[in-house]
Amino acid sequence: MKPRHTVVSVRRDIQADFRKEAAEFRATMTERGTLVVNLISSPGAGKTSLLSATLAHWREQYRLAVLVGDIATERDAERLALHAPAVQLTTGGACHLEHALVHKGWQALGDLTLDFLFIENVGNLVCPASHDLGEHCRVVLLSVTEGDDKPAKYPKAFYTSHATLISKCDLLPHVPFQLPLVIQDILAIRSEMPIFPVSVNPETGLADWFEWLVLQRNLLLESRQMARQ
Ligand SMILES: Nc1nc2c(ncn2[C@@H]2O[C@H](COP(=O)(O)OP(=O)(O)O)[C@@H](O)[C@H]2O)c(=O)[nH]1
Ligand SMILES: [Mg+2]
Repeated sequence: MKPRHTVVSVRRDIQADFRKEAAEFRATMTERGTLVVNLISSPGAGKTSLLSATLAHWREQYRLAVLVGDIATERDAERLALHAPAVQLTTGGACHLEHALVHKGWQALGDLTLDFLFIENVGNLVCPASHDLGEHCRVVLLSVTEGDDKPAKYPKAFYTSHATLISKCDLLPHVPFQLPLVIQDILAIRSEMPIFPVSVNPETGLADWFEWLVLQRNLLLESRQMARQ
């Protein structure tokens, strides 16, 4: 006997609803003057360490908060809460964040007025590239210990990002990583990509990263001003 089954036809793009919600969140954040930055990378590339250094540097100067995505544990939020309000977003198995969870995290922060809201995505160079969280800027980290072939292998993470940080550059003398080659590969994917070679221990290259973030926020404030006129 043939198995019985029912075909359900979904005549609309479900992802379009998610994209709409993410776009509305971005518009709300623009109106509030909050630059939302989504950090993506492989596990262990240095996202929490970079955020920790960024929050520590700016904690007196800007109003900051962070939403931290992980499959399990609250460890990263505990690390970052030393410097700024931090909410852990635990996906319970999912390999990336989605906007609905980010929105819940933002609500859990309370009604904070912020200059910057950082989102640390789940460590994964594939799926996070396909999900709009409502961020203004997506930033991809590539650590020198991962190998210099990764931009060419994971191009979507790079062409959907607005800046690239090459992290752990203090280890460059110890690993086979051709920085000029990597820069060339990234620019072949996205020709206008700002690329910042950095390390957090010792701190090198972070001033250019800070400057870029401030520029992005100033552009956001300008666009808000123009929209109001
Ligand atoms: N040598 C070196 N190690 C780093 C640097 N940044 C992070 N690490 C180390 O890399 C590991 C993973 O860092 P973490 O920030 O947790 O990465 P995440 O998983 O992307 O959040 C930790 O042991 C960090 O101490 C760096 O700039 N240089
Ligand atoms: Mg982390």
